[in-house]
This record gives sequence, structure tokens and C-alpha cells, in this order.
Amino acid sequence: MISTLGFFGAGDLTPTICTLVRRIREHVSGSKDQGIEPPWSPKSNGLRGSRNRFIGIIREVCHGFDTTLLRTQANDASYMIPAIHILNGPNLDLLGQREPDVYGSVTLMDIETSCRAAAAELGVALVFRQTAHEGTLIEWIHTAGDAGAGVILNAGAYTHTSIALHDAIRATRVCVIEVHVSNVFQRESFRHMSYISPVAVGLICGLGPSGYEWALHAMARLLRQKEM
Ligand code: CA2
Repeated sequence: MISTLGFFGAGDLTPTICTLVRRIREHVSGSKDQGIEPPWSPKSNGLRGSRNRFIGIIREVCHGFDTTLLRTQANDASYMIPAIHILNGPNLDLLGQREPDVYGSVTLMDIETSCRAAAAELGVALVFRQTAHEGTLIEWIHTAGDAGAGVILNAGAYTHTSIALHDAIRATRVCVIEVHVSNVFQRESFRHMSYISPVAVGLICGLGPSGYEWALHAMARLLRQKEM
């Protein structure tokens, strides 16, 4: 029932939600509940607003009895944590087509496919994008930041050159995990310096395309912790 709530407008479901909360309270207290105001009602103690807040209330109400169901559904319900944006910079669309000795034979489309499967298992909404343009990457960082989304960023060569990307991440305070397919530290020295690393929560490099999936798992966990 909880997961259903994530997909409907709160207005449509107000009576259902009230009933749900009443039932949960009855379950917890073992006695009949006299009724409640919906969380977004003006009368209800200032608890209007976001879905996540309401889910917080559900969590609070449920505290003290078996929340296994809730936790299980949290794992496969995308509304429980913000979306994850995987953003790719210049030339990454060439993966799998050139320099297979450095980058392997897996294409960016293959990476997207496996990330979509992983995201579905994690119950996370996924945005997957690639651009050759620095400004576009910056705008996507802003979009993700405004949405409170997590970002997995392979900025390609902009990693080593872009103060503007650094500033965008810093300004939006968006949660970023930096990813590189290759081990940049085993390559030319100009790839050892990153403008992203100082403003990222972490860095995964040298693990090939699976680095994206590791990052996805790590980001889902970080966002879940933040939501708690
Ligand atoms: O290892 C990575 O993921 C990189 O971010 C890839 C960038 C590179 O500039 C970074 O230093 C490390 C390059 C993107 C891919 O470029 C290709 C060039 C030729 C063939 C295939 C890919």
C-alpha cells in the first residue's frame, strides 16, 4: 500500500491516506484511533507538503513495530530517494568504438543499459546523458542540484580542465561521485589532476564500465542515508 502512495496525487488519496495512518496507529497502539488530519491539511500541525515528509511521518508512526515491509518497499520504490543523474562528457559516446586497449569494447549504450537494470533493482529513477559541451554539462549539474538528485559524473577531458564544472558542483552543493573508465593515474600526468575530485564525495576509476554500477550503488546508499 505504501508504494502505491508514491504514484498518486496527494489530493486524490487523502481519505485513503488518513485511513492508512489510522490503521497503522491502531496497529501500533492496539486501540481504535479517533481520526487524523491529513499531513497537508492546514489544521495538521504544520505538516503540509512534500511526499517525502509524509513518508517520514509514516516512518515515525510505524516506529516501534515491524517495519520490514516498509524497508523492503523502500528498496524498490523510486520515490523514496531522489533520482540519480549519470552525466557523461565529451568523447564518451566513442567508447567501445576506438582505443579498445584503453577503454575496452563496451559502448556507452551498453553502460546505460546495465545502469538502467541496476537502477531498477535499486528502485532509483535514472537520468543518463552524454554531451560534448561544457556548458550543457554545467546546466545539467544545475538541474540535478535543483532537483536534489545525486550525480555520477564522468566529465571526460573536462575533468582535467574545467574550473566552471568545479564551480557548478560547489555552488549547487550537489552530491557527486566522479567516475572514470580508465585508471587516470596510470596514464599521462595531465590526467592525474581533477577539478572534480575536490568537490566530489568520492572517485571511482580504473574499474572499466562497471565503475558506473559501483557508483550507482554507492550513490543510492548515500541518498538513502541522507533521506533518513
Ligand atoms: O577514463 C575515463 O573515463 C576518462 O574520463 C575518459 C576521457 C579522458 O579524457 C579522461 O582522461 C578519462 C575520454 C573519453 C573517451 O574518449 C575516447 C577517445 C577515443 C576512443 C574512445 C573514447
